[in-house]
Amino acid sequence: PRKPLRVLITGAAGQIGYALAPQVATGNMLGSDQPIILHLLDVEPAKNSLEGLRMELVDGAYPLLEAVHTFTDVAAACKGVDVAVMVGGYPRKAGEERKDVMAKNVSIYQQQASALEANASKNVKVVVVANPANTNALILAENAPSIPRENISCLTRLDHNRALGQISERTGKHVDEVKNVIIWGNHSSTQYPDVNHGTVAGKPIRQAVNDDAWLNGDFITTVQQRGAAIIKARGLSSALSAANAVCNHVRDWVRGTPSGAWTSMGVVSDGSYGVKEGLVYSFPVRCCCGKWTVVQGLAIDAASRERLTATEAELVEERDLALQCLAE
Ligand code: NAX
Repeated sequence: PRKPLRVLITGAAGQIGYALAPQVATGNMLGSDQPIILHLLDVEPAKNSLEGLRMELVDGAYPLLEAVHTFTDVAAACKGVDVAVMVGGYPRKAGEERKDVMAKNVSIYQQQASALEANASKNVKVVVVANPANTNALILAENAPSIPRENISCLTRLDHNRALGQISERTGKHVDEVKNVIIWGNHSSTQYPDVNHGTVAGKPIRQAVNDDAWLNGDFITTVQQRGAAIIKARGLSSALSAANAVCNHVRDWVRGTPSGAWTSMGVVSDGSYGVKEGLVYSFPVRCCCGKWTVVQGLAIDAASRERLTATEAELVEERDLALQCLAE
């Protein structure tokens, strides 16, 4: 039997935590043959609700779940973890200044970076979900110099899956037949969902859809603003689709992307496609044996280049704000 892997979920008492923990316990993240020990972290005021989640996980009688531990102390929560899913953070509320929100996240991610560095497994894989996801991941990377850069990522898989879903609905083909869309850049409304290299049932997406006006217009804005549309419909932000995307992200990273296909991940830029080195930027990646590599050599047309640069500019702005908060 395989050795159990320890999966940390921060912000576990929240909505995504409630959807994610059971998906990890059923093997959606690491496979149906991989035993799991869950580490659930949240802040002190959420202690009771965290305990409620632990009780429900025990009551789930999941065959793969060896143990569930709850924490309000971040150092203890990080002890020996193999995968860290960072869902906890300080989201921007109406009327708040960007800089104040950034300062709160800088202080949270600084502390969590140190805790991971000191306590997690040496090869811990980190995925940041909490917004601003790319920049929180960058702060984490800056403050955990002994964790390899390539082990720190942020979630753009939900955006990637949203793009697949839109193309599937439009063409009437099963979502499984839609491949190789790309999310470039920031997990924000400046992201660029790019269909220029994708296929539907083996045909180029542009040919299968046969409506460039839609692909260049409403398709892009629908994917960029899907989060807001879910909030409008549900009165709550996406949770089950976010949890599913986290599982997809980690599973592909650990177990590899299917042959002939790639996915999108926010990773520390190595300068590919001219993107400033060191930014956490979403790229098309292939994964094998626990490592990702950026898909190289894709032709970028002028309209796409403009969008890649616009989302990069927003990330530079966020990074500068974060570094300013770090220095203060
Ligand atoms: P909730 O507010 O339901 O849950 C967040 C939880 O984090 C709360 O229980 C809170 O107590 C906890 N928390 C806050 N500070 C903490 C700290 N320092 N340590 C540990 N826990 C802490 O939000 P939820 O709907 O679960 O969303 C969580 C985050 O995901 C938000 O930042 C949200 O913006 C972000 N999202 C990111 C997505 C992505 O694709 N990258 C999509 C979904 C989601 O919107």
